[in-house]
This record gives sequence, structure tokens and C-alpha cells, in this order.
Amino acid sequence: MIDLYTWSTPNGRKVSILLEELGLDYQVHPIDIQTGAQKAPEFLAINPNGRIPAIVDRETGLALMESGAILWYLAEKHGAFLPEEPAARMQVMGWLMWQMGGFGPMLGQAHHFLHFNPGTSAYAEKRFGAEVTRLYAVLDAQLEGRTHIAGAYSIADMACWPWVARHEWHGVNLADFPNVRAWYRRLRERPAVQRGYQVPTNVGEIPEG
Ligand SMILES: N[C@@H](CCC(=O)N[C@@H](CS)C(=O)NCC(=O)O)C(=O)O
Repeated sequence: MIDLYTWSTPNGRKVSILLEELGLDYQVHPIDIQTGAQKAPEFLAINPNGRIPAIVDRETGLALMESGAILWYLAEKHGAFLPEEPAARMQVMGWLMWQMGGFGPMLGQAHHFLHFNPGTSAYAEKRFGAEVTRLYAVLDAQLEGRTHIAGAYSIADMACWPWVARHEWHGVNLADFPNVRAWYRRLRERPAVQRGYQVPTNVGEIPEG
């Protein structure tokens, strides 16, 4: 049994999507980041960084923070969505790191300056807007002629997809990135993706893209 501490955000959904894909039993603990629940002492004891998602694996007692590490741990433990063959495995890891180090943080900053606080910093809007466009172009080129980001469907796809689901927040029209749009729509059809998206709360229809 996995305890999942999460909220309805891209980083949280990565993990609920993987848990659904793996068909694991898990208990959801909603951490409402709008009320500051992520800074409560009982949550900080699980994730000292005070951010969602986090898990506790009741079988091993492991408490784990950082969505990328959680995806890696669960994929490794259950032998799925992360190839064993070293070259294929490292391709997946490369794209997982790309998401964790670039795609997620840059899109997150774009949300702050383009979606929540437009007009507060022309520099930040230009800087993060340009990074969003650059990163989508990188992903679009990678998906040319491919159905998934790195080989078969993997944790690299699950890491990126929930961020692309927020394309409206970072001002992207998926029509400008046809390979990303086709991949986004394909994954959107997966029942496990649809279930994982609605954790911890049902937020209604997933953007069509
Ligand atoms: N690198 C972390 C980022 C986690 C993160 O930024 N989570 C956001 C929600 S997507 C959060 O908890 N925000 C609350 C806050 O900033 O206090 C991960 O991938 O797990």
C-alpha cells in the first residue's frame, strides 16, 4: 500500500497517473497547497521540502519526496514503464531529468508571470515565455515519428503529460506543436491517465488540446 500526499497539480498528477497505470492500491491524502497544508509539521515530517507530491511506501517504510524520484522508485520496484536495457533506460532517464530540471520549472514560472500575475514583469514574461516556446519545440522535435517520448510508453511520458495538460496556463496553442498535440491526445485517451488526472479531486473534463 502506498500513501500518496498530493494535490490537483501537474507534479501531483504524474504520480497518481503512474499509480493508476500500475494498478496499485494507494491511499490519497489531499494536501491543499492553497491553505498551506504543505507546510504543516506532520507533512514536513514526510517531505522536509514542504511541497507535493510525496509518498510513503508502507511495505518498506520509505518516505519519498520529488515527483521524479517517486516515478523512478515505483517504476523500478514494479518493473514497468522503465526499460531494463541500459541505453533505453538512460533515454527515459534523460527525458525524465529534462522534465524535472527544465520543462516543469520553466512552465511553473510561466504560470506565475503569464497566468497569475500578468503585467508585473515584462522581463519575466519574455524570459519564461521564450523558454516555454523553446522547450515545446524540443519536445515536438523529439516526438516527430515517435508515439512516445523515449521508446515505449514510460515514466518520461507520465512526467511531461500533466504539464502539457496545463498548456492554456502557459499560453501555448497545441496546434503550433502538432507532434506534441497528437501525443497529448493519445495519452489523454488512456483510462489510467483519466483516473490519475482526477486525484485528489475531480476537476471535470481534461483540456482537449
Ligand atoms: N521538484 C518538485 C516540485 C514540487 C512542487 O513544486 N510542487 C508544488 C505543486 S506542483 C507545490 O507543492 N507547491 C506548493 C508551494 O510552493 O508551497 C517535484 O517535482 O516534486
